[in-house]
Amino acid sequence: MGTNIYKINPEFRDIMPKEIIDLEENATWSATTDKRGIKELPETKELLEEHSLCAGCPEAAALRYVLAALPKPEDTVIVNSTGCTSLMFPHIALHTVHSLFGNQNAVATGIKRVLDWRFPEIEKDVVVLAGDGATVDIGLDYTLQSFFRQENITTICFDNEVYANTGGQESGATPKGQVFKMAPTGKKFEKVRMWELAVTSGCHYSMNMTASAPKAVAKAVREAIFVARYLGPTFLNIYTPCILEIGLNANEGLREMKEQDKERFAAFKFVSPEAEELLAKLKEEGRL
Ligand SMILES: Cc1ncc(C[n+]2csc(CCOP(=O)(O)OP(=O)(O)O)c2C)c(N)n1
Ligand code: SF4
Ligand SMILES: [Mg+2]
Repeated sequence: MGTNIYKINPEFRDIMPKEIIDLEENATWSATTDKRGIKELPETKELLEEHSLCAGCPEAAALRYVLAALPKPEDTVIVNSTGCTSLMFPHIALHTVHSLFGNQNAVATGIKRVLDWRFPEIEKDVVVLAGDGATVDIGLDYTLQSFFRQENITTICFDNEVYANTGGQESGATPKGQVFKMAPTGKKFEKVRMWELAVTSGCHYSMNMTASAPKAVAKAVREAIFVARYLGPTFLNIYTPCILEIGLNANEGLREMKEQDKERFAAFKFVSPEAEELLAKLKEEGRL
């Protein structure tokens, strides 16, 4: 069960909020290995039952899809960075590490290498999950260097095209012309096409998509993690609009993502020939 993944240190138990104790006591995600997936979302506590993001924030829904898709949640470490994404991690019962803003791919590299050295007999997955400010802007060097070094990690960027958590500054992922509260003159150059940069920088698998379709996100996450585990770096850019900064209501995030499926976030998918071969083999073995 979930306590194997998530166990509260007895010394701190008396000061833990009741939600955290509840998460440990009633977690069900790892109780079984055959009942895992998107379908279990409504009844699995570890998959973000509650969160402190804005109501209707697509980042929260997207994180649920990512978590539900992990092939081995009990052997996965998620490395996060500061931003709205980081507000969700205290609410999930899986191994997560909060790294200094922008450093996430360097931190993930260290964790992955040490895990492989310490547990050579166990397959451990390391997944970076951070915003566009952390991934494509302040942390861009660290992101790319981990691709260049061919680290066995998956990088997932929750691209809301803005530094949301600090009130609306532009990032490299902001589209040209976009005005935000703290970027009043408008972005002067085009959005960095990170999913293409990932390919030229050595990723074996790279996708650009929105979080409008849970099954599509889950499929991409599983494939990317398997490719990272056996071949090398993989990248997913997932559009999760900041409804607050673009002036949408809580119930309008899904519509925005569906519209963008046909426009700026029309799907892009790159799979290297080695990765194609690997995925075909995993499919044949029933692991995908
Ligand atoms: C080293 C460091 N630099 C800057 C910050 C300030 N900071 C906190 S959150 C944030 C913006 C995060 O933007 P993004 O990565 O796009 O995530 P989002 O909030 O949009 O999900 C920044 C700049 C920080 N916490 N630490
Ligand atoms: S500010 Fe934007 S990204 Fe952050 S929680 Fe609110 S809607 Fe989501
Ligand atoms: Mg952002």
